[in-house]
Amino acid sequence: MDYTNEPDCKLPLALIVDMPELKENPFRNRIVESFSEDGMGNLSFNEFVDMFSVLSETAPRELKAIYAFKIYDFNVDNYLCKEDLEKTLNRLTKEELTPEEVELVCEKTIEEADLDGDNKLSYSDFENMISRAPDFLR
Ligand SMILES: [Ca+2]
Ligand SMILES: [Ca+2]
Repeated sequence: MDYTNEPDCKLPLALIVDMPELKENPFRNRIVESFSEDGMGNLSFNEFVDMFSVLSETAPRELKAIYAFKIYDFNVDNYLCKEDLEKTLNRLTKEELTPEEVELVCEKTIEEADLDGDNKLSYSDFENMISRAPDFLR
């Protein structure tokens, strides 16, 4: 693509989620959206590069955690509530669990990770949760 005449040219969401690196990822739309400044999922070249550096295996764990939190926060209120976790789990398990099982797992997760007792996970609750799960985000 020639960017010289159109420096603001954006890569469209539909094209990005169809790439082999993302195609099989159940969070592909969320991933792309969380790197997109226009909120539509279209990425500038810089955003595109940022996204792949976070997705790469060598990215620092903390950076991956920040973006995982953003990706799981479906309603973008900076907390992971039960509904966010349910959506996350449904995608991770490809909807193999019954709604009751999903609800139970999410309730348990919040119960164990919610340190300040507001019934939702802030980023620091989330950080604490994944620090106890060393295999997470590998
Ligand atoms: Ca949320
Ligand atoms: Ca909390």
